[in-house]
Amino acid sequence: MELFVFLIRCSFWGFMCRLKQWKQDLPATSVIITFHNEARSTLLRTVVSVLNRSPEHLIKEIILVDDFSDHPEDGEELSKIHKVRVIRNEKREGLMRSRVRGADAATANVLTFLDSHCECNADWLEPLLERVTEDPSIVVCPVIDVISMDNFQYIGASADLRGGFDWSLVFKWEYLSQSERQARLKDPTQAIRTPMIAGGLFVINKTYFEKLGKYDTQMDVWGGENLEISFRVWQCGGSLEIIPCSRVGHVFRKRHPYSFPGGSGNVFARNTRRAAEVWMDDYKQFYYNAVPLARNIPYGNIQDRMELKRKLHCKPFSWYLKHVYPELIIPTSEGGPGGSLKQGTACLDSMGHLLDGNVGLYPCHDTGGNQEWSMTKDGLIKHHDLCLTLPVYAKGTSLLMQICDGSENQKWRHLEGGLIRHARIPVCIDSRYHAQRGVTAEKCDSNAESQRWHLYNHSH
Ligand SMILES: [Mn+2]
Repeated sequence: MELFVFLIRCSFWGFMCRLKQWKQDLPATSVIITFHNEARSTLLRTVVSVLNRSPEHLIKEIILVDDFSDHPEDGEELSKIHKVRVIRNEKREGLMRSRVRGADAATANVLTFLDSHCECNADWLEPLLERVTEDPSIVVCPVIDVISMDNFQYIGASADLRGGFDWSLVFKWEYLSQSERQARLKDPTQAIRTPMIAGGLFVINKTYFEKLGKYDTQMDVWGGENLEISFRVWQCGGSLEIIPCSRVGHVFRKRHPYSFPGGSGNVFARNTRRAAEVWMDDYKQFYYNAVPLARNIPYGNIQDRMELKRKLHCKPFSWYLKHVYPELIIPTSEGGPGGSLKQGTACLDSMGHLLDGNVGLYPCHDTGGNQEWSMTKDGLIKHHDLCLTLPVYAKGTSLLMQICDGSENQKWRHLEGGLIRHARIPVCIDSRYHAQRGVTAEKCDSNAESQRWHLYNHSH
């Protein structure tokens, strides 16, 4: 761990972060950590890292909310530590109600939410506090490094990531676009605007948290709350940022350490559905198309949350899509999720290849999978997270599937007559050599059958 701290400080952005002078008069924060059957040593590690790696005067208190765990003695033991207060629930409440309980008990005007399985890194707190002090409507997260579940090895995460999701509303990390990464080279300490927060780790002004409606306390156990609070912050006038100079390690688990009353899938779908119903307007239909089972999950009453949305004059989801997350592809009759690129009875096929692999042609089976392609409004041809790329500007080049970075080699135009021409040079996607070299880019020829493609959407 100490070695990691050392390495972080030696790296370029670590160096740049060290050059920063944080404001002297930062406010103190209440740290809120909820737990339910967390390993005692893991919980202790979290608490100790907060105390050891934060300036003394910036930690007002650590509020531990014991969500009716099987071991009340863990909390009693921890409450002996300086500044630590423990609140125990009388019954299992789940993450959202527990966090609201912790927030209500907090005495500082800045709230810091952490998971019970974290390790704060050197200088993690100051950059976060500085940013929320500058503007209380900004909700900030650290870069979340990975702590291995098996041996507690600390693995630094890339700072070129932000949080996003697809229409199944499952959180995922996304690479910043090439232009954003370019801009960050000059100053890697700049905040990163993120459409979605990963979950448990963020800092928010307490008054703002309350004004914004805290959490949806009718959500149960865990899941979907990061989606809900992310939509709410953006749509109701705030913003979400990742602060790259702040680093907190988080233990990622392969499965949940505790039971989900009602089954984890149903609880997750119910919570997610509540968020979709309140915040997504008609766009929720795309979620239901992606996760059909969610249509049948009862989601309870959302009147309070709808009222909150009206009261705060929150913007519609279309605004969020346009201004915060324009990269999210809106399914249309022209491609979109579940589409394919056809040439007669054959389809463009990833052939099971992955990153940096080429693509081929294979008889259409119309069940998606390796033949699932979509074309975005800005000309990307996507297979899940990968984009069809012309690696070299020359005819005869095999096309590869690479991480979508918005660069010009990934931009295409679907012309009338079926040709798919590269945006910059006059080459078109061609299947004539697919058996030897995969699908290639060849000189455009409107008479060539091997260049004629039909975008076909399965849901239409
Ligand atoms: Mn966690």
